[in-house]
Amino acid sequence: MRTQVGIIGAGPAGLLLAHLLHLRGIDSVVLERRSRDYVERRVRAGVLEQGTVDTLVAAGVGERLQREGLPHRGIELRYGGAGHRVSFERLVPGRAITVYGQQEVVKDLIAARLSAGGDLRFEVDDVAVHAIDTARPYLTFGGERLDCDFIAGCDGFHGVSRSSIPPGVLTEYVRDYPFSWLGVLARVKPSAEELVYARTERGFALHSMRSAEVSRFYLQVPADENIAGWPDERIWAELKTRLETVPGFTLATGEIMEKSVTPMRGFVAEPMRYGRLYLAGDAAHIVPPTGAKGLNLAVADVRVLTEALARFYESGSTVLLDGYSRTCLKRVWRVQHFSWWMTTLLHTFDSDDAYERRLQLSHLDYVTSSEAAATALAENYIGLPYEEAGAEDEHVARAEPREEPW
Ligand code: RFL
Ligand code: PHB
Repeated sequence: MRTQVGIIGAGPAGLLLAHLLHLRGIDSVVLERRSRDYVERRVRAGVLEQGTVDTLVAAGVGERLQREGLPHRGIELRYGGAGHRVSFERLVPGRAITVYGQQEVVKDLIAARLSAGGDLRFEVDDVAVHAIDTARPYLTFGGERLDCDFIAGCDGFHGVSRSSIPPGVLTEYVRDYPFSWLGVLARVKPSAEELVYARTERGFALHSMRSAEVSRFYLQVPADENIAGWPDERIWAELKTRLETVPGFTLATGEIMEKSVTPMRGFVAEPMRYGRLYLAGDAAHIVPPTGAKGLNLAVADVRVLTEALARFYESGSTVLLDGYSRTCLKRVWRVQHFSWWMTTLLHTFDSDDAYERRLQLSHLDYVTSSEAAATALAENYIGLPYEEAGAEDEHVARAEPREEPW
């Protein structure tokens, strides 16, 4: 078998890449380890940046998102017995976030690929990557061979792509946090209209939502926490303790449909390319979810990769492909910093002494009282604008090589 781009992984990155390439007349095959049902049910992110929404709408996969997604024009930071609204409409006018489950994005993309006759294969659990340092890379799986011009590693943090790159090529940057998030999906009407990020002495809590009937919550828990120690009653009691801290706020409770524990980690692999293998999304980098950025960053990578591949097929030029890693990593590091910053602002660190706790509260007071500080939060949370496709790469290609390793 042969295709132009072999894509490993049918998460948001792999599916969107396949769809955007199709719109540019480029063929791909997507190979996914899990079943369709599994990927369509996997509960994860919920906050889409304005740019992510615009990308999905422009690609023709935003119809249900526009109908069912919940536009939000602010978030609340809750601490010290009071709630403080960060108003996007005032600080970054005309831009909003949209609350829409990642698995809904995945369902919409799968439906679009299948209705366009796309080649999407599920339950392929033995993908191997070959000859990526040649012009004829290929993938093998289930006794078959798929010859490709390029391979896109969109297989998430634990995928096979990144680990197929020879040792010594990548530099990996890691920040492990000493806590995890216990995530809960519950059949209950949200108790707040906007997301509530709560900092308490007992740890962080987040109230998010999916619809008028379904709410999403997260609790900071110890890093190696066993979910078995969290029966539903304990989860509700802890959420109430951490969220019912302002006058008049009562948390409604309901049936818990799903719960899981996710470690908190920042990670970047550089460069995001080796030969003809290009890494995109969580395969190349992850962020702690406090800034709601992982899915949005995957979309940003895929936009850059699509432009680069389209340029190659239109003109034979590799200038955008050569700049792929550098272009993506600029945004990746901005988002790493923002996610680290939000995490540090809102979580309780056991290692913090009384001095550091005072600093954290002062930092929160500053963010909620200074227009400049609140704007910095708002513009990062809503999502910074995309770089114009390749503008800088063409400039750099003509100029002297720069200092950065990528
Ligand atoms: P994914 O979604 O992990 O998809 C990778 C796909 O590759 C498959 N795969 C393989 N397929 C074939 N062969 C192999 N060897 C394979 N190995 C793996 C996997 O089965 C999977 O289908 O990566 P992608 O596409 O890069 O997308 C990234 C996002 O999923 C991730 O960044 C976000 O979910 C992160 N995230 C959030 N991001 C946001 O933008 N906003 C949020 O509000 C937000 N909240 C979150 C989050 C992630 C969370 N968890 C559980 C990690 C909240 C949580 C709790
Ligand atoms: C979610 O709704 O899943 C969500 C919202 C905001 C975050 C992380 C996750 O920062």
